Amino acid sequence: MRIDRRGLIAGSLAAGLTARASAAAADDWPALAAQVRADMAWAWDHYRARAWGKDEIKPVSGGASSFPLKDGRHLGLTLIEALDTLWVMGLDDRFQAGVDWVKTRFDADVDGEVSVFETSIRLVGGLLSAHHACGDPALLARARDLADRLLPAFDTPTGFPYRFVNLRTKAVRDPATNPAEIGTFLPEWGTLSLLTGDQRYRDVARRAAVELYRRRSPLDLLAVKIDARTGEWLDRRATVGSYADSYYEYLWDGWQLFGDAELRNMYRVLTAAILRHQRVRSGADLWIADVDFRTGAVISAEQDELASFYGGLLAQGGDEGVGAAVTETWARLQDRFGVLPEGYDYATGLPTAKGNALRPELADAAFNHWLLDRAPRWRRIVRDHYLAMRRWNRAAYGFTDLADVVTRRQADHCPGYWWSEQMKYYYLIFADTPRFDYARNYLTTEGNVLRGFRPPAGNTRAGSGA
Ligand code: DMJ
Repeated sequence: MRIDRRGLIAGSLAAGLTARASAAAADDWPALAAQVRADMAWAWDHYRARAWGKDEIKPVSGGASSFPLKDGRHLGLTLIEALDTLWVMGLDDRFQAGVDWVKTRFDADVDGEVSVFETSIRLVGGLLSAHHACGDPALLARARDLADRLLPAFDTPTGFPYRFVNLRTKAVRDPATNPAEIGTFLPEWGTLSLLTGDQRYRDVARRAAVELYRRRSPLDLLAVKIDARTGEWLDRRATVGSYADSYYEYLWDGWQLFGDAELRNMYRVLTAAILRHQRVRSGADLWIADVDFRTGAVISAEQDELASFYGGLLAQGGDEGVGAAVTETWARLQDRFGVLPEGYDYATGLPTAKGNALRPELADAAFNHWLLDRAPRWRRIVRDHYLAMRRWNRAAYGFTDLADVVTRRQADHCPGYWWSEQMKYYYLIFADTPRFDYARNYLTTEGNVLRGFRPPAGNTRAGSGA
């Protein structure tokens, strides 16, 4: 089922790609950037008309779904996730309307339970990146208030946060946690500490990351489930996919953003072990397999789509060759399916989970490679990611998940990260915008820019971040 590029481009034309952008065949990057910006404005206007202030629009039916409260109440997730993407695209009126909504309507004082991890990467991070864009102190105040409501979750013997907390009562739940939900805090919370002078945010985030590292196996591997009360492992599977992915990312990022050499060393020790024990060649492909964290034995050939970010991280950490091989492996899978399946078994060559939740990871990886070496192949991977999305995920009121990447059957859901991640990666890699410092920047795991925004000409406000 290999995707041929002429078909992709023709399909994108049919889906409304402008004649100029159809020159994508000729790698017309400015035209693609203009098309991404137009798509963002179009999707935002539908969100504003049909789901303003709701968490997520349903792009097929025009309804809305709630997340992270997940009980029908909303926190404006999409609106907050979209803000810095709107800003970097120069969609200033829309950005300002979103900021005004946050200042007048956003209220985290809700008697309801949220995921500590999701609320931090999406909402705290979204508010901080919007603050970085415009410098409005009200955005920082909202981010701090939200972090204060998440803080009680970290009050455990290990320093690992409980997975859930009630935003008003501070009641916590579920200590059976994982590396991603333990160690994906420091860039946002360290930035909060820098901006507020209150060290508690940085300290809890850093302690959790370090304490997890201390519990690595004799092979220097981490498993995917651990008890926050006792520090006992509850599983033996080591993976770079879901529930672990961004832990590794944030060790490297702690070094990149704050110059924290201990975190860099932790990243290096764990990465060396991953490359030693989890690397599997299969023909031309290079996969990072799931293994037993005590023996190193490969557990399965199943790959999780979220792991496709990992080649970009390897390259950022200095392993450019292996990282490129991993990303190109995933890009070949993209060539085959058009849109990556959520799960794939490299031994059988079959998808194990046929949906795709409008995922950004491969575009994220290619963008990170491109920031390092500017090789055109990375832009082409991102272009194909974008064009496939335009062809198969576009619906009446925005872009939607696919229920099945083989039949292309659409679901009816647009996740918040779509607004913060791939739309930003597409735009930044195709455009050459003066609003972004391509040489010195920092994007969180959710694509939130905490460093690297530049004020538009004649305006000195942006650039107040870390
Ligand atoms: C995003 O919320 C973040 O990138 C997170 O780290 C894991 N992946 C999702 C999107 O797939």
